[in-house]
Amino acid sequence: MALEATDFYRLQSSLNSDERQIQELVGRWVDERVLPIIADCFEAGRFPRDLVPEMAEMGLFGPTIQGYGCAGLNNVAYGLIMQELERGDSGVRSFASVQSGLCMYPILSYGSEEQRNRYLPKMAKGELIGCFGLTEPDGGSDPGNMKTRAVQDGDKWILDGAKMWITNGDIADVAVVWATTSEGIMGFLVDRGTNGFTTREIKHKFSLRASITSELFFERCIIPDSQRLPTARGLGAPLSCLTQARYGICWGAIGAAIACYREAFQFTSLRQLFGAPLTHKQAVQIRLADMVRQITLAQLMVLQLGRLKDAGEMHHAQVSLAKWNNCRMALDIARDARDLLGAGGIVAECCPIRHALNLESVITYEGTETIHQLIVGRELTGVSAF
Ligand code: TGC
Ligand code: FAD
Repeated sequence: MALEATDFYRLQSSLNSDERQIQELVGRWVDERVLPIIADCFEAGRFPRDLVPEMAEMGLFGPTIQGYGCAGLNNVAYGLIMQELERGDSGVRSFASVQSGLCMYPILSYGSEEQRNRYLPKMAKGELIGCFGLTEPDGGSDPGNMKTRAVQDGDKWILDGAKMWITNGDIADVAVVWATTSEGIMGFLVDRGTNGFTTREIKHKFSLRASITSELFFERCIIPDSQRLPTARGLGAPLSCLTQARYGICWGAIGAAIACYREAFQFTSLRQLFGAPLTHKQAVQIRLADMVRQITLAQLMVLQLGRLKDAGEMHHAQVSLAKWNNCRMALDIARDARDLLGAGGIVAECCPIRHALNLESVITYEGTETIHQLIVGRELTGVSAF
C-alpha cells in the first residue's frame, strides 16, 4: 500500500472516531469555506468575520470545555481542529486560539461561576468575541515587568496602561486584561464600552493580514471588583493561558506546512523542465522528502503531547519544545515551497508565500523562538538565562 505523504506514519489509524470525525468536518469546511476566499482576505487585509457563526456552529470555540454549551472534546481533537484551521490560514486559527485558549480558558479556570455563566455560553456561540491583553508596547517577552496597573478603590479598580499587538482587539466584546496591583498580577474582564477603554487597529502588516491586530488603551478605566478574575494571582495565571494557546499552535503549524507541501508537490509534478517533471530531479525529491520528514516528526510530537495533556501529565516546557520545533519546521517548509514554485510562488493564489508571511508572526507570538529555546534550556540546566 502506498504511503500517504502527509500521514507517512499512519497516525490517522491511532485516532479515535470522535477525533477523526471532527478533523474531517473541519477539514471539509476549510476546503469549502476558507480556501476559496482567503487569498482575497489576505490581500485586502480583511478578517472573514462572517465565518465566525459557522465556526461556532461546529463547536470550535472552547471545544475542550465540559458544559456551558461547549463540545467537551479531548485535546487531540482540539489539536486537529487547530491543524485544519491553520491549513486554511494562521489568521483563522488565531481567532479560534484567542477565543478558546486565551479567553474562555481563563474565565473557566480563574473566573467566578457568575462570570462563567455570563460569558462562556455566548462565547461558545460566537455571540461574544474575546481578546487577551498581555503584551505591552515596551516589550512582550518579559510580561512580568508589565506597566499596566490596577489600583483598588473600594469595590472598584482603576486601570491605567496600554496593550499592544492584541489579536481581535478591535472586534472584541470583552478583553481579558492583565495588570500589576499591589498584590501582584491580576486579570480583569473589561467589556467594550467601559469608560476609558479604547482600541486602535494596527495597519500595514505584511503578516496575518486576514486577522485583526490592535492596541488597547486604558485611561482611568473603572472596573468593578466583580469583573476581576477572583482566583488569578501572579504571572503564573496568564502564563497558564499561554500554555493552552501554544499547544494549539504546535498543531496549527503542521496544517500550514501540509498546505505548502501539497502545493509544492503538485506544482513540481506538473512542471516540465530539462525534459522531465521536476519531481524526477534528485534535488527536488530530496527537498520534498525533507518536508515530509519534518512534518512527520512534528506530527509524532503533537500526538504524544496531546495524549500527555489528556492524561493531565503535560509539562509546559514540553509545549515550548514543540512550539519552537513546529513553528520553525512550518516556516522552513513554507519558504522552501515558495522557492519550488519559482516566480509563480510570489503571487497570492499560491499559498506558501501567504503561509510564510503568516508564520513570521506565529514564530514570534506566544513566545518567540528564542524564549522557547530558553524555557527548554532552563528546564535542562535549572538556570534561568532570560
Ligand atoms: P517564571 O518564573 O518562569 O514564571 C512565573 C510563574 O509562572 C509559572 N509558569 C507557568 N505556568 C503555566 N504555564 C507556563 N507556560 C508557565 N511558565 C511559567 C512558573 O512556574 C511560576 O510559578 P510560581 O508559582 O513559581 O510563581 O517567570 P519569568 O518572569 O521568569 O518569565 C518566564 C518567561 C520568559 C518564560 C515568560 O515570561 C514568557 O513565557 N514570556 C513570553 C511571553 C509570551 O509568550 N507572550 C505571549 C502573549 S499572548 C500572544 O502572543 C497571543 S498570540 C494569539 C494568537 O493570535 O494566536
Ligand atoms: P521583544 O520581547 O521586544 O523581543 C525582541 C527580540 O528580542 C526577539 O527576537 C526576542 O526573541 C529577543 N529576546 C527577548 N528576550 C530575550 C532574551 N532574554 N535573550 C535573548 N533574546 C531575547 N500579545 C498578546 O498579549 N495578545 C495577543 O493577542 C497577541 N497577538 C499577537 C498577534 C500578532 C500578529 C503578533 C505579531 C503579536 C501578538 N502578540 C500578542 C504579541 C506577542 O506575544 C509578542 O510580539 C511576543 O511575545 C514578543 O514580544 P515583542 O514583540 O515585544 O518582542
